[in-house]
Amino acid sequence: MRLYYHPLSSNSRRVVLVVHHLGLDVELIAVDLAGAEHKTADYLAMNPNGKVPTLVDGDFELWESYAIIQYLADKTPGQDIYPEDIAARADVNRWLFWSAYHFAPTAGLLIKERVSKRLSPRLGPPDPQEIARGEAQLPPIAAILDRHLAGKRWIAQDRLTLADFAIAATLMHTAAAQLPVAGFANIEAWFARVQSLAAWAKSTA
Ligand SMILES: N[C@@H](CCC(=O)N[C@@H](CS)C(=O)NCC(=O)O)C(=O)O
Repeated sequence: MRLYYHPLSSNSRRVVLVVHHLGLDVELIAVDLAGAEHKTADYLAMNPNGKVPTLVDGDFELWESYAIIQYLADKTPGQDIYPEDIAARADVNRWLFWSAYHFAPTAGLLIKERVSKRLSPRLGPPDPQEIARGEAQLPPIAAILDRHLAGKRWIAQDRLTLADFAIAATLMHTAAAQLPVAGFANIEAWFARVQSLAAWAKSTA
């Protein structure tokens, strides 16, 4: 398998974390986002969104990081991070959708303004209104995760699952994007646990 990714992309990091945790043999191919390689005809033929990550498994091309991590787990015999039981799996899926729809896009407002625009000047200068929007909208969303994590080590099912990797990936930019999550003690303790995993170290650029 091949994974087209970028080392500073949190959507890519989600997949790279799972690749390392599962010990999969996946060739990592860095896409030059600053050079707009993801907007070339060749790349768009694989992924019409012009975004990373994209997984290629034989003649199957798969984009959308959450779909990719589910696919990788399902492909791995004996995997321990995506339950078979339908209610347990729905619990994990609930947090994956929450991440995809609420948490990551809201954190993404700040990541785009404070990280992506620094790395890709073609995106223009930071927009103070977007920064203000991210600063205002992220804390109430983070508070939901923080309350959920009270007394828990992991997000779903009392064990490490795709949900932990998926949501922690977004927080890779906590410092650089100045994500307003300081003070959410349960998130901080849980994120430290994820950061202590071998997969986190192996996936750090
Ligand atoms: N929903 C997509 C989002 C992918 C995405 O937005 N990737 C970013 C990097 S984190 C990207 O490729 N940005 C480049 C661009 O939009 O030009 C996923 O989860 O894979």
